[in-house]
Amino acid sequence: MSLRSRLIAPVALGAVLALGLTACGGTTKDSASTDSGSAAAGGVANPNAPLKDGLKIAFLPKQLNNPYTDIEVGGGKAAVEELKGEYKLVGPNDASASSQVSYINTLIQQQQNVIGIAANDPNAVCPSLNQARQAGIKVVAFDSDAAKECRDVFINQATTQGIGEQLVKMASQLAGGNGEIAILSATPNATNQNAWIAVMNTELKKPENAGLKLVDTVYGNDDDQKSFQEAQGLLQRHPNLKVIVSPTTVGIAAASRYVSSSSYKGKVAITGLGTPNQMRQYVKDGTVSQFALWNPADIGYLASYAGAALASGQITGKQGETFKAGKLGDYTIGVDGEIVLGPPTVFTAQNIDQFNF
Ligand code: RAM
Repeated sequence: MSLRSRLIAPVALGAVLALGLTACGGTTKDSASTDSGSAAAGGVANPNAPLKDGLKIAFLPKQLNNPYTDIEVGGGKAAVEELKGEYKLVGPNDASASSQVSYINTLIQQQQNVIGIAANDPNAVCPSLNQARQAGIKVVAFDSDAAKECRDVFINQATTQGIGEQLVKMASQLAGGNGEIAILSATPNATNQNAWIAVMNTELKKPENAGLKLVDTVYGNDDDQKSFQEAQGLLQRHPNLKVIVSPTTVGIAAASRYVSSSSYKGKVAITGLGTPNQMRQYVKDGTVSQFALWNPADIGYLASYAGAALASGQITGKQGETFKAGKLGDYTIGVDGEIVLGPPTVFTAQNIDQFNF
């Protein structure tokens, strides 16, 4: 409990700062994207509308058998309980592109009020999500966005730019500014992974990163075994590899497990995005010296409150609308319906024991 409260203050403050930056840079927003947020809603936001009781809020993460997902939806469930709503969790066991479509169709039949979705593919889910919106269901993308034409808002864990920059910064520090690096991603279609990798590629072209060479990008599909094998393959194919950057909690844990019990330990660094509880042993045994993440529970929590605010008419998804997300405080909708949770935290041997998730 005390750990949670320690995390919340900086996260909420960071969200405000991040949104401020987003708003300043958001001059290119066109009316089409503004309209897309409210196309199915059709109404005008009433910030004073009371939050409705009894809302049916369903979560559809990328996949169910992922500890990261469990934490995310756990936060979503806690918020639904605070909101006196009805929580539901459904989802596939694999994160493949079209695996979520049948679940969306069932949620429409069940007349849910809100669907929270971490999209495995931005477009494959679009027709079903728009059917849901036509039926009056509010769609909150979280973690991994759906195309903006088919959801009302997107809960982004941190700015895409900020995450991509942080990943390159950690890789550069670990490589001493020089040498070969490789990326071990999740699935090839994942919106969030691809957005972060795109920022990384841009960062790597900057003069200050000229010494770093990205030699390979591979996909472990957020499957532990495949991620383990892909890490192994990277090290075999690239004998001079200095750093594996894995922006997925599944990938970074699998790569760390491989390296920790191999002759590469101490020679090849692993970094990326991981949960402190999954990564603790690899930080303690010296395999990993730094990685980053946000509090996944807060993403789910914020998604539930955003869904309730949409379903209650407090917001419609347009830039500039504001709502209160329970204990996390006030949030403002940014460009393209994006709501940013806050900046990522960097975990090292010095601070990892302060976190338990
Ligand atoms: C994995 C998933 C998820 C991502 C985290 C960091 O669990 O790919 O979408 O946000 O890692």
